[in-house]
Amino acid sequence: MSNRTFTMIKPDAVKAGNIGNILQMINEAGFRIVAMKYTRMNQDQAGMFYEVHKERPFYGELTEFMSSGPIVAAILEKDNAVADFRKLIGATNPAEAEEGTIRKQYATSVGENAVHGSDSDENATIEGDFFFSKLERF
Ligand code: FUP
Repeated sequence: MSNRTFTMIKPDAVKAGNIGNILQMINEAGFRIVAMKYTRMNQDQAGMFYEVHKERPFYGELTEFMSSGPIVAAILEKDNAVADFRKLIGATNPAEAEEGTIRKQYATSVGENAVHGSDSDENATIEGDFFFSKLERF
């Protein structure tokens, strides 16, 4: 069972003024913040982050969107973090996201879906290491 996951509050949710609301949902769901920063990726960096999707038809659109404005990146801690956080964010497509999930409330489309959540322990580690050094974790 994992106890850490990685998240980003994506540019759409930042622009819409939903950083505070989303952090509140994350806190209320019992996640502890291990690391956090407000930053912006350029398109090359977004390309590296989403390297696994390189061959997918939406890769260009995805990296353009993810570099279109600032994001909040964070490492979160809780028992069963990866699975529980995926449950909290809801389905990739907000039209399919369950009531009470972050994407149901704040996502507008499959592409602009408000938040990222790691899909495995292995990716949680890779993604957290992409943004944070050891000195930035508490
Ligand atoms: P998720 O793990 O729920 O974020 O979803 P995926 O790993 O399947 O997709 C990663 C990101 O690619 C999504 F957040 C949004 C984007 N995406 C699209 O833009 N179009 C698609 O058809 C599927 C995903």
